[in-house]
Amino acid sequence: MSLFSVRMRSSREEQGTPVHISGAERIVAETDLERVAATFVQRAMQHKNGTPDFVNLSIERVCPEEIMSLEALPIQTCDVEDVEEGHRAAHHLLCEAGVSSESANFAIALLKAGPAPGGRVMRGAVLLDAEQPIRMEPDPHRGVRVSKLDWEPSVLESWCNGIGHLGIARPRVWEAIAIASKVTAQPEVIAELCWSDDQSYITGYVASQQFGYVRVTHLKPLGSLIGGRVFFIRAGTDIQSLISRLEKQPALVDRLPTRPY
Ligand code: WAQ
Ligand code: MG
Ligand code: MG
Ligand code: MG
Repeated sequence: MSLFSVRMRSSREEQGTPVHISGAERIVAETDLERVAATFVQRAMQHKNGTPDFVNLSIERVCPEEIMSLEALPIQTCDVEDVEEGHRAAHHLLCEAGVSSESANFAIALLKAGPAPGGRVMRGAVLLDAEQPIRMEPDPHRGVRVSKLDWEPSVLESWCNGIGHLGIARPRVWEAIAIASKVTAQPEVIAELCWSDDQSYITGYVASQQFGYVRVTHLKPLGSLIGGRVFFIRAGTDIQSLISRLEKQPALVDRLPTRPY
């Protein structure tokens, strides 16, 4: 059976600069290509943050031997009252995972302000040195987009059945878990911080191999169009090698966590 990576990104030009609206990535069987491509076009055109004037859809064959096997990170939820408490919780989790207080604070301030120049959102993630608050991604407008990833369909089905009672068996959550599982599986990455750029979604997370995927229920104000991702990396990391794996190595979540949810 042939597998294909399908990727979508959409943007809208504002004052001469293309501003990211949405993106998505999957790995699917050839027989599912048309259906998934259609859902991506729909996703791009009907995004709540705006109508794009540019949509890029790309389809590439994936070599099955190259696929990296991923274990889904286990989930926990940290319930907080407001954004301030959420940021304190995220800061605490990041420090526990081995990020310096300075880098954690820098990352939170960056996602609050908009990580791209001019306070805009990025298509991909910021790479931040985990010790000192120094950005390492080559293009701070674009960032690093984790691509070529998905869940193995039967494993996703078991995962959905397993966490059904929590009410979070939704694409937004499983897509984020796939990203966090691929990102934290890289030996150079200590942790990830994320919150959405979708104006109606305020729950974000801190992920690490140590704690798994920890949802923090309030990380930004409702109505804000600003969000993003920060990957905290060890000092001395070979940036190009890490980026190449994050962007190009196909990966499938094909195992459930051995620890409880
Ligand atoms: N690789 C790198 N960065 C990405 C990727 C990717 N594949 N996808 C999104 N980003 C960055 C980009 O800068 C976006 O602006 C930002 O992350 C937010 O993306 O309840 O919905 O897709 O457990 O808006 C997390 C909590 C939801 C879910 C995250 O992010 C839950 C979310 P969004
Ligand atoms: Mg997304
Ligand atoms: Mg790691
Ligand atoms: Mg979004």
